[in-house]
Amino acid sequence: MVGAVDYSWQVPYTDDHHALANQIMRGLDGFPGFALVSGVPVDDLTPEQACGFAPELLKSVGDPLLQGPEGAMSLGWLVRDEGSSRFRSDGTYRPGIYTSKSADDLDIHNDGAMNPHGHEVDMFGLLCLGTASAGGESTLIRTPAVIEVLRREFPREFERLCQPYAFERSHVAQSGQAPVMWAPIFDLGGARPRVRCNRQRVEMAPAITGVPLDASDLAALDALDEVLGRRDLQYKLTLARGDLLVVDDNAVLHKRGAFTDDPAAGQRRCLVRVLLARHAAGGQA
Ligand SMILES: O=C(O)CCC(=O)C(=O)O
Ligand SMILES: [Fe+2]
Repeated sequence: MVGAVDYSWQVPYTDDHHALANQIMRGLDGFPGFALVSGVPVDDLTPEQACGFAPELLKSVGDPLLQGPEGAMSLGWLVRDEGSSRFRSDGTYRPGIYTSKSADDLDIHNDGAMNPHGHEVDMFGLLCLGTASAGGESTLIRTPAVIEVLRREFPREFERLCQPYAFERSHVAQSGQAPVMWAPIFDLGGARPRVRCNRQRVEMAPAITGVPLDASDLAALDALDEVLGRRDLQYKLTLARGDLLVVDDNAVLHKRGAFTDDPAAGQRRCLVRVLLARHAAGGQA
């Protein structure tokens, strides 16, 4: 891992999930905004059982939120290659695709960017049940560091990023919810900063809104990408079986490299994703 000076984010598993949650929150609320639990007992669990176990384990950290298609929603969501691809053959984006069900690169984003299923997401967990035969590396980038660089080097672009953009969200909209939402990428006005990072969804929105991205909208997105591409801001890790990565979704952005499975050799990358809302004050489970 690059750039880490403090190891408070490394947490050994204990079956005292309340104590574990306290340890996790030290990493999330302090530096660096994430925690990596190792040694979670996953050997006896099928993926479906792990989808029940992971939210149960994390409910002391936050309130697990429902995810998935309407009518089949669950608190644990399997992130694995199920043959989806977000690209059409001409390279444009296909709407309605869960990128989490592909083996593609996932661009830098945060999970709460488009208020999935109407939720404000504060944190998420990824429990690793299986690894790929190659690839699948995770990159984490702290948003306070990104904001600091943008303010210093790209003040005009940063100001634009603090104004609303449209985000396409049809794959995470329940019936009755809008397929597009307008919000700033950096909303620093509330008690806690809200960050919404997903360039693909910003680029898909004009097809719905009819409002094209103009030169200053694009220049601000390019400045953000340039800063997010800086290696000195990136933490890299590859999740191993039994690892549980827990991330403050507004304090840390993430991406994942493309991967290849080898099912014949028993190597299939498989994670359980749990989205979490912070407990209401005084209401920890
Ligand atoms: O596969 C991963 O490591 C991350 C997946 C992810 O970011 C997501 O499903 O939102
Ligand atoms: Fe994600």
